[in-house]
Amino acid sequence: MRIGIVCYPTYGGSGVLATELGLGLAKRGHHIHFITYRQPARLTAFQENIYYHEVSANDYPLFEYPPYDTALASKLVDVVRYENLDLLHVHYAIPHATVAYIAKKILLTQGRYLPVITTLHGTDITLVGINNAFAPVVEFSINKSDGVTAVSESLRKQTLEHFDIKREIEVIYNFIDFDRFKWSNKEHFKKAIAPNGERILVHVSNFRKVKRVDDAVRIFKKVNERIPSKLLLIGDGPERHNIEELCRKMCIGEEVRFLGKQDAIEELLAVGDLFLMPSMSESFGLAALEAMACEVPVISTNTGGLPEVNIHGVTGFLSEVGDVESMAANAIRLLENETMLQEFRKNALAQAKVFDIANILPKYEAYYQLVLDRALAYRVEG
Ligand code: GMT
Repeated sequence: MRIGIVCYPTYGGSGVLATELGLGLAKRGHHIHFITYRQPARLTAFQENIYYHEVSANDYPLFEYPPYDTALASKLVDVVRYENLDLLHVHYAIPHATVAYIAKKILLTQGRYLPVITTLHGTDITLVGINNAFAPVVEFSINKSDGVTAVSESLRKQTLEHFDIKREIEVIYNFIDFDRFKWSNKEHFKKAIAPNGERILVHVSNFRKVKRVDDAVRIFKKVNERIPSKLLLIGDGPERHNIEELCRKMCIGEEVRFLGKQDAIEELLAVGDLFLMPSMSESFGLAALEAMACEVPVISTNTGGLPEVNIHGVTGFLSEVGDVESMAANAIRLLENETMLQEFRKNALAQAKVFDIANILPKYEAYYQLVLDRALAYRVEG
């Protein structure tokens, strides 16, 4: 198939997933065209069947805000026509599903029907989407998509609760590539981070408020009072400065390492004993899945899709949002019991295998085919 993928090219989960999906599909012989304003973060090396089309919203002095949506719609029309795309897969409803609808309408005037699939990732529904500033447009654009997928059952339910959705939403989970995310011996890293054999706790996020990184620090503080340990904070974002302040105030600056944005996250996860995800809202929790693939159990909240990924008492523990006491107690319980920790490590890997890219990619392919067949039937019936 010839597929156009529209996504945010940043380090956020939706962009990561969209890029990995495109790379995986290209390996299976599909022609993948990424259409976005910057080269996606994980699209670094040359790969056969991968194409990248940059969208540039011209900086005309009249525009206080560059009209990216208009530029993207024009680019979509251009790429679909000249690259002869079969379908468009847009990730994150805002503004991608809406822009795809505009492109589709333009192409229709040129005698071409372009099937559009929208994948909902989370905050496009749970935080931003339900805001009155966007809600009517989000609802309309979802209903006008030819196919809609959500990355967890929880997100599917929340979408149906918040909006008046007229079409089926297919759940296709986030996935993991085990060629990359797997445990490996990084003893030299471990020695550098924890020279006296301290336990290593890891948190990875984009440091937005929704991630509650301050809770990760508070959990760590309690663990650190009982167990010699270090905390690795990976990623960057708006809360970073506040978190640094908090660590200083709590006098744990020496035990906490801020590593910023890292490309080889799997190498850092490989030295981890526990992964902390105290999020306020999380449609799936791709970062937790990446940790589990590297055999790191997860201490998380029970929000959104997290219970579909992290199994309570098996691959880690789940607590209510904000319940730092409970998350710290669970972390201590695991770290103090080596047999249990080893058991949870094995379980985490086994559960991660459920989301192996090899299992999930065929689901996307089958869904693409279904949508294409439906579009064909629609055209034949007029
Ligand atoms: O979590 C983020 O801040 C990034 C965000 C995004 O939209 O890029 O991630 C969302 O999509 C990921 C991939 O589907 C999910 O694994 C994350 O759980 C989801 N984040 C939230 O729901 C907060």
